[in-house]
Amino acid sequence: MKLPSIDLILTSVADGFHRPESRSRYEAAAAVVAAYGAFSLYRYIAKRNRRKRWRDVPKDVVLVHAFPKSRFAPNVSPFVLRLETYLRLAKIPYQLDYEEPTGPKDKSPWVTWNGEDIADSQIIIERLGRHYGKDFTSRLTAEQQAAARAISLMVTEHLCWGLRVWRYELDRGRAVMRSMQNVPLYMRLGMPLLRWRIMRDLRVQGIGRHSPEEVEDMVKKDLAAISLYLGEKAFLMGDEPSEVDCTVFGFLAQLKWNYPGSPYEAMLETDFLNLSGYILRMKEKLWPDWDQCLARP
Ligand SMILES: N[C@@H](CCC(=O)N[C@@H](CS)C(=O)NCC(=O)O)C(=O)O
Repeated sequence: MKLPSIDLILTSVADGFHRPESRSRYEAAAAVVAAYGAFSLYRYIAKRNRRKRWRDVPKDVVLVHAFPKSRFAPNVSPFVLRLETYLRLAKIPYQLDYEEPTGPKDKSPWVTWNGEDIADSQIIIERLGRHYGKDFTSRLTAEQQAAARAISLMVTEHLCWGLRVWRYELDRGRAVMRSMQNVPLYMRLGMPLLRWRIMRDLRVQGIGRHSPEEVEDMVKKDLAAISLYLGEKAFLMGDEPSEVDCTVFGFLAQLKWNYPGSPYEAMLETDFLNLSGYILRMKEKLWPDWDQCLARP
């Protein structure tokens, strides 16, 4: 198909604009384009200014970009909580930024570390672990390492989806919005869009096609597996926590504090008491300042 020349297009646009009945429509369109341009410029300048501020973060301090703080646990994102818990376990100093929660992979968390941006909690943990000699998993037996990987992936790639069904489909994002502090306006307005995207992802992943009862059963079986593996041990791999504990804690802490009224909150108190004790143990060991972390900034 032959496209009309750009001159022809511009001439007809100009002609149309000079017709009085079309003018208001063109004016409205111009106003939208101008507003969008001004908004983009504003975002660009704000981003540049944030970058300048981030340069003041001392060398070797990890700047974690995250969703806003939660009132009941330090973060509503299990992946942010996982990463923060690991940084504490590894004694790597970090600071938090709530202004730009999603980064190069459009997900949270991501970090800026010595001028470099790194996205994805797993990749960040592996990278920092190698750099600082804080790869706790490598100190486990080969069998434990295999179990740690299997549990970690069950939690981040299966349990996680089941929990999203409750948070975004059944609860419609209400508990998560209530528990975040100082939620910026754009995020409040953007919640329906985020929900729509997550519901679409749930269907693509497949879990969103099951009934709520079927999903609840799947989540319960994942929790049962973790509970059985933990048994009477203090931490999943023995007396000391390792990366897999940070992952599991990041998710179970959500159930304990950020899933009010869900069947999973109840399960921790009825079916999986050892998990309840485990959550508190992790909190005591790695989050002695938990209450301060909940305080408003
Ligand atoms: N594989 C990623 C997953 C991160 C993730 O899914 N983060 C969620 C928050 S818990 C997110 O950014 N959601 C926003 C979205 O999907 O737009 C990681 O380990 O960091």
